[in-house]
Amino acid sequence: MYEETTIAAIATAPGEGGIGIIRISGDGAADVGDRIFRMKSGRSFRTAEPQKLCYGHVVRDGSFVDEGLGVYMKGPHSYTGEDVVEIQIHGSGEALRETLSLALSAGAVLAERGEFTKRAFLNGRIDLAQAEAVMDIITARGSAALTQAESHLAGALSRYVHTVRDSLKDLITKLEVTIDYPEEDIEDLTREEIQSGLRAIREPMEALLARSERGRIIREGLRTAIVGRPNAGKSSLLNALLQEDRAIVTDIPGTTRDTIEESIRIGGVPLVLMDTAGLRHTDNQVEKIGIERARQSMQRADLILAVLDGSRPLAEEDRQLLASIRDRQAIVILNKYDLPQEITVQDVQAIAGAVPVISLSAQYGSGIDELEEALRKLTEEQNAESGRELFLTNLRHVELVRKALLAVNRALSSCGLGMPADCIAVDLTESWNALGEITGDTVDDELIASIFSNFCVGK
Ligand SMILES: Nc1nc2c(ncn2[C@@H]2O[C@H](COP(=O)(O)OP(=O)(O)OP(=O)(O)O)[C@@H](O)[C@H]2O)c(=O)[nH]1
Ligand SMILES: [Mg+2]
Repeated sequence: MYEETTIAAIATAPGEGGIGIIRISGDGAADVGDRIFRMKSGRSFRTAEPQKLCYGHVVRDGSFVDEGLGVYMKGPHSYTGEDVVEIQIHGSGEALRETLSLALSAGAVLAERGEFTKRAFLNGRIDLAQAEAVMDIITARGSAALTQAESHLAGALSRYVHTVRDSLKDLITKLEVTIDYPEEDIEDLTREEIQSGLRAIREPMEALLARSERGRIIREGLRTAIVGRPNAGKSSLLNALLQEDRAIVTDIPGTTRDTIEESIRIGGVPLVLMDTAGLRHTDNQVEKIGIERARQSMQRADLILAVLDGSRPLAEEDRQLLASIRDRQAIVILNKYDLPQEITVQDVQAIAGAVPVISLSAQYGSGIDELEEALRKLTEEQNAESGRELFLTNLRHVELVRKALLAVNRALSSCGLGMPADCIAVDLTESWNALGEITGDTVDDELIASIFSNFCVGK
């Protein structure tokens, strides 16, 4: 077992709620539980049937604190793999703090951030990638992120890593036979076998990395920049999508100066909407900075909503904007559809190519449904894929797979150049180690501590 101590923490979120849970884990969990919780049945956690909820009272020196349910989970059949007691009481901050302080007086120590999950990892219940998935489930924004995190927790990423590491190990073993007889060159057959083995590893690894950008979108949301000339109605559109008066709207061109960022949920992936300063030439220092930020937002965006005032003929800035979105994922909005229109879909597509064009009135709300539908389709595509394929949603994992791939590529070229076996084996071992860091098979204590310190208390 990992530690001698018994830890305790409030496992539910701060604030008022229907139910709040105190979690206790370690060899002394049942004893600590018995000191603070009296079961109506008169039994104790030690003798109670495991995994069964028992009604009772939290008590301080024999007097009543709150009523609730307690459950005992005997290790290794628990989240941490240790003996665990969980006590559910009312979700009152006061009652929960009181119960936690009782548990601490009864011999438990306060759990560090992520310590329950860290114990689950150190006790071999889950690997590091799965432990990280637990946190990803808790922080998931959108169903696509949740789907991926759940599949990582179920071991999808770990299985991939194990398969590749097993193949690498086989190849290393083959090379080692040659290393033991250094006077002999690697046989042609072995060399070919190693090359084809490495190619078989490389392709799916490259595909996985190529999808990592999508993984970021699943995790963080689709960065969506609302751009266009001053007064086109960008802030009005943001407000219409958010259904609140978030951004200032006036008829003075150049109202929005700083970029405003807000998230909305449409479909499976959140949209991070960025309302930006209107694009035009200006000598105003503040507005200039705002426009520079607008350009940066546009560059970083996954999706561009290019807003045009449909009631006015295309201006030079509109043309420039439309030309700049040719190779980007974009939707063009012809706003102010409630007024007579001066711009047609053909005008837009002649410059921007086959981009979707939606006419709407941000001020009066007509056509917003159609835009929402288009956005939902876009995010649902991400969502559907997230259920079918493995994505790397964690930057740490992306870096490690990248490192592993580089080493595989080095090994492949060494093979081609007829380098000695030990040279190739060094690269394969590096790749094997890098992948092992994902699952925590090869990882140092410091890294483990830093990963779990990002967890929430009580998990
Ligand atoms: N008739 C009509 N007016 C609109 C519509 N949408 C916005 N407006 C008006 O257009 C003006 C500018 O709207 P904003 O939303 O502030 O435009 P913006 O693109 O954010 O402008 P800047 O922040 O200056 O770049 C305001 O007077 C709005 O009321 C619309 O659909 N129809
Ligand atoms: Mg604005």
